Amino acid sequence: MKIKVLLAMIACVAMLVACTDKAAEAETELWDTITKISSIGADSSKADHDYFFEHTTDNFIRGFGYPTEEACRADIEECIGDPLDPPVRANLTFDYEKSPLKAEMLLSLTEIEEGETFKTAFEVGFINDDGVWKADTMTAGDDEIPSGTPLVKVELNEMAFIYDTNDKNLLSGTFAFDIHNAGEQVHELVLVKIIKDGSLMDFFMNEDMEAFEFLGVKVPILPNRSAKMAVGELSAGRYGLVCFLPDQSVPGGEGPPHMAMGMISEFTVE
Ligand SMILES: [Cu+2]
Repeated sequence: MKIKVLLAMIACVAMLVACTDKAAEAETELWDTITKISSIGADSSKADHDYFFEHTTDNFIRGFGYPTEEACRADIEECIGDPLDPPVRANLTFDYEKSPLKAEMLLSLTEIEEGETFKTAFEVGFINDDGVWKADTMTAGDDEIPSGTPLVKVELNEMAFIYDTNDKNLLSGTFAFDIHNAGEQVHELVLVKIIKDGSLMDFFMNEDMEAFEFLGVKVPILPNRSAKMAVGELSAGRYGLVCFLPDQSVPGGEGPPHMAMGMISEFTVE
C-alpha cells in the first residue's frame, strides 16, 4: 500500500516536472518571438519582414490600422515603422488561465521629448497556430500602483473621456487612473500638464510644445480592455487628457485624430 502511494507520488512529481519544463520551453520560445518582433522595423531585411508576418496574425496587424498583412506590406514604412527597444525579461509573466495565452511584458520606449525614456507595460496575447506562436493582440498593461493609492475611473469611447472632474482623489492630485475602453475603436490616454494660459486644443493645433509638459501615456488600449496607469503626485494646476489615435473607420491610419473628434479633456488639481 505504502509503495503504491509512493509510486503515485513519484509519478505526480515527474508529471509536474515535465509540465514545468514544457511551460519553460514555451516561455522561452514566446520570449524569443517577442524580442525578435520588437527588433524588426520597416528598414529591416525581407527575411525579417517575413518573420514578422509569420509570427503575427491579421488581428494583430489591425491594431496598427491596416486590415490585412498585404495592406501592411504595401505601406510597410508607415505600418511597421521603427523597431522598439528590447523588452525587459524580468517583467515577463504568463497567464495560462486565459485563452489566447496572455504574456505581459515591459518595454522601454523613448517618447516625445528627446532623451526622455518612459517605461511602458504591454500585455500581448498569443495564439498557437499549427505549432507556431503568433502575436494576436497587444494592449497596454498595468503599471505598478503603490498599495493604498486611490483609483480614479476613466472610460474611453467614441469620442470622449468620461470621468468625474470633481472626484476628490483627482482634485487631491494623488491617485492612479483605472482606464477602461468601453468603445469600439482602439484608444490611448495621454496625460499632460498645461503650463500656459489658453486652450489645450489651440496648443496642439499650433504645435506649441512649450505650452504643456508630457507626463505619460497608456497606449494602445483595445476595446473592452482596461489598464491601470500610475501618475505620481500631481501638483496644483491644469492637466489634460488627449487621444491622438486616428479614426479607425477610415482605413490606413488616414482618419482624423480622435482629439479633433472630441477626445480631449481638462481637469484641475487643487
Ligand atoms: Cu481615442
